[in-house]
Amino acid sequence: SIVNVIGLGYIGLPTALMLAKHSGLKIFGTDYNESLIDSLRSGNLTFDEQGLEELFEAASENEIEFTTEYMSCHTYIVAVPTPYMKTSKKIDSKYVVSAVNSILDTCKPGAIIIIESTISPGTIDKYIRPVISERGFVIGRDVHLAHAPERIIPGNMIYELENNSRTIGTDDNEIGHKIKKIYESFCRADIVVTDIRTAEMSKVVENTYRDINIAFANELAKICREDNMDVYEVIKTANMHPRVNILQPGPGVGGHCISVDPWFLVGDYPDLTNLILSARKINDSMPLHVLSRIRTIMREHSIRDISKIGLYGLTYKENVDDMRESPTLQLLERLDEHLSFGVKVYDPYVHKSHVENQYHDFDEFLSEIEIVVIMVAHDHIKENINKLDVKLVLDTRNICDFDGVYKL
Ligand code: SAJ
Repeated sequence: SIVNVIGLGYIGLPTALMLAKHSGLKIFGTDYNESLIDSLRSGNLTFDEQGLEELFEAASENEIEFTTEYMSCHTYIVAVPTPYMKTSKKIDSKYVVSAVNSILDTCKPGAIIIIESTISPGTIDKYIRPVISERGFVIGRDVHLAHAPERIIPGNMIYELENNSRTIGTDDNEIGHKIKKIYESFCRADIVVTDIRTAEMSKVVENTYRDINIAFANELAKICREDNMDVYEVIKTANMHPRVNILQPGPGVGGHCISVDPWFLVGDYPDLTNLILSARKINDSMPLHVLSRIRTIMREHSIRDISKIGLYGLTYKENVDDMRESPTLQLLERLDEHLSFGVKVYDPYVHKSHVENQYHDFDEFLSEIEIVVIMVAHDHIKENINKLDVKLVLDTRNICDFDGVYKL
């Protein structure tokens, strides 16, 4: 039989390829973006991810096909984007709703619709069930609904697809176990079947937990800066306690998950989310903290020319090419507001961007600047760290240990 994966982005594509390799089912990968489908059909991946290329090259046409059409089948996995609306902080469910509508146009009776996209708790009740009912389908008879949120971390997705445990939320245990069989084809870890509300909530809670933990580390970085203490040493020492596990401070929290999902809770429960909101604010304040550190260096070394500053790293974290919500982009916005244009930028993973003064040659970038701000700890900079010791360095990721390096 057939599984139709809807949405071939960071989650849908690796999942479709894993299913193609392991499930023995025929996989159709659907995306409304024609140029994406053209590119996949001609053998070109649209993003970098460790191990993805091999998986992609190994998949034969008998196992997987890419199309802009929805298939008529019994099983759908929906992995389309779920952005949040910048002002109201609520989820924008239009892509999920439109995918579900298109599925209803073609699905076989009794089809299972599995939503993998992260959704704010309550989305299925509020936005998906009504759409299905209005179309005259009876949920639990004509179609079945499930939420199986993804948990894979960019940079290590293929490994985590196989090794992370998963949650499957359904109305009906039997359907839950059918879905479990599909995921078991490639996932070796526990797969827990629960109800839809629990699956929705626990996914958002996982990312919110991480956001709060990083916010704590960032607040500690600011506290330690006041008295010139080494925050990394403090965290390392505290983490020796068997029940303490503080994450690392950094220039801010980016990406499309951790910096977005907590807003779903804040948006829906504004009176009950003081802690979650504070954490978001602390993490969002980090680019400004980096800016104040840059100003300190400029003052101490009597540097006035902003074009002598180079930001290393445009992506939201190391060894990925994803720039969504990246702290560097936020810092560039702040620099425009507070100083003037002219700061230089380099990232080995970003070949095209709208950012001004982006260099594509690392040595040329270095030769033009006096202060290097390490925003992202790509392996590339770790391998080239010896080229930095003649520069002033602000290391926001704690990867340099030579004398005179400025930290957060
Ligand atoms: N960061 C820090 N300090 C740290 C760890 C991360 O500042 O100690 C920053 C990163 O630099 C980055 C941001 O936080 O800017 C988020 O990066 P991340 O690596 O923590 O997480 P994501 O967004 O790449 O992936 C997360 C994961 N969630 C959890 O670990 C709970 C992943 O498992 C989820 O599948 C993913 O969100 C998602 O799609 O929801």
